[in-house]
Formats: sequence, C-alpha cells, structure tokens
Amino acid sequence: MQADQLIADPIAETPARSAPPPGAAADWTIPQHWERFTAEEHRVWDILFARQQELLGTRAVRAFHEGLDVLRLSKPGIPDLDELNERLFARTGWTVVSVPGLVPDDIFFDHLSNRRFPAGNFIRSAEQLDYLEEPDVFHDVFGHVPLLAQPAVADFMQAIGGHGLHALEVGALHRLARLYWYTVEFGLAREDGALKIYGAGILSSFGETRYSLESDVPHRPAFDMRRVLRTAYCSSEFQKSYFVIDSFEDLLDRTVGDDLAPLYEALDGVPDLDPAFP
Ligand code: HBI
Ligand code: FE
Repeated sequence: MQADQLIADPIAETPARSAPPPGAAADWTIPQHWERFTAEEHRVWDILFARQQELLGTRAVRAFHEGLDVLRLSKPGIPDLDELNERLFARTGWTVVSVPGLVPDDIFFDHLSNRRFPAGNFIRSAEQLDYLEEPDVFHDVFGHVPLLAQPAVADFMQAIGGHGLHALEVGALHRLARLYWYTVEFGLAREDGALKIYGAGILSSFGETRYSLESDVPHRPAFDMRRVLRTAYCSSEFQKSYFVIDSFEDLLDRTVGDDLAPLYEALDGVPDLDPAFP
C-alpha cells in the first residue's frame, strides 16, 4: 500500500472479540500517560496540525473551524486529554478516552453511545506523515474531536453508537459501517452554496483534502440513506464517491430515533452499488 492510505478498513482490521490487551480496562481504555510522549512525538503532532490547518483554510465546515478552539490548549504538542476533556465535556458532554488502537466493534459503539470517543494512544512517525495503518491520535483527535464540540454532531455520533450496537445484534454491521464511513469519516456538506468537508478521514488527510473537493474523479451524490447503505467502499485509496449533506440538523433528523431495521431488511438481496460507477 502506498502513501495516503488514511484509515484502515475498520471491519477488516478490527480485532476479533477478545480480551483487552494487558494494561487495558475491560472497555479497552488505557491511561493516556501524556508525560510519556517524547519531544519527537509532540513535534510530529505540531507539524501535522500546522500543515493541515493551513491546507484546510476554509475548506472545512464552519463548525470544524469553530470546534478547533477545543484543541487550542495551554501547551503545544499532542493534547493532554484531561485538559481537552474539561473543555469538550463542558460544551457537549463528550470525553475522549485513550485506547491502544482499533477496538472491537461492540466496545467502540458502546463508547460512542455513552459520549466517549476512543482515541489511539500513539502517533505516526515523522517519516510516514501521510501513511496510517490504524487511526492514531492525530486522526482521532484532530479529525473527530472539533466537531464533537458541536451539539448536532455530538448527538449524531451518540446515535451512531446506538445504531452500531443494534446493527451488531441484527447482523447488519456492514450497512451501519457504510453510514459511518460516508458521513463521520468521508462526509461533505453544502454550506452557503459551497462544498465543505466534515468527514474526519478527509480532515486529517493532506492528500484527500483537495481531492475530495476539487478533483473531477469522484462522484458527489446527495446524501440518501438507502443509497449510502448500498454503496461499498474502499479503504486503501481515495474515495470514488462522497455523499453530500445539507446540514447536520438534517443528517440528525434522518438518523436519530430512526429505526434502520426495516431498511436493512428491505435491502436484503438488493445488489451493492460500486462507488466508482454509482
Ligand atoms: N476502533 N479505535 C477504533 N477506532 C475506530 O474508528 C473503530 C474502532 N473499532 C471499530 C470501528 N471503528 C468500526 O466498527 C466502525 O468504524 C464502523
Ligand atoms: Fe476515524
């Protein structure tokens, strides 16, 4: 795999349901041990942060730029989660918890449904700024956390957690994973007539930021739940389709409280769509 792989396919890479690794709690959380990050690791965060903030300019949704304030902490480098959580919790009741890496699906969704966002407690190396095998603290915190400071997204992410737990029960995880993928990770939004980024997989990617908005290659259909749940995705290259929402409130309306079970059933046996040829 070349540079620019953003995030591993969570379904393919997620550890099978197993005991947490040594040192982790039953919910797979570990102490952040902020003081153990090296100067080099903090430096990598600072490089990524500065580079991505400059590139994003006004390419992200307003709520992301506003939410970045929660990351402007008293010291540079990888955020100290105690300090970050004070700010984030005060705004939306979310906290960020440290985990060793990908966690099992039920653990992941249980955290989300309780307004806890699991963040990988490691950072990529300076030699591999654009390559990520598993979501690290930069993807998880820079990509996901600013929007968690926004009430509509905070509620949406909690709802996704509930939908995830339900999907696991009814054997529809692959459907719910597509919703997660095409919104939380790779979503675009129309704001004042212009396309903006809100998906964390794009927001934390140097390569995909411009491509997602400006390339002629990908399709950019309007968000449609049925269509999203039918559309396969590829985690090892830039996306071929990005779904565009009108607003977070709108997305929230279509997910929170909605029972997705009838749709899962209706889609049984319906062929998948290829994101490159939708
Ligand atoms: N674990 N740490 C971590 N981060 C994720 O994004 C993640 C995970 N486990 C499972 C998972 N994602 C997927 O089930 C969802 O993305 C659909
Ligand atoms: Fe992510």
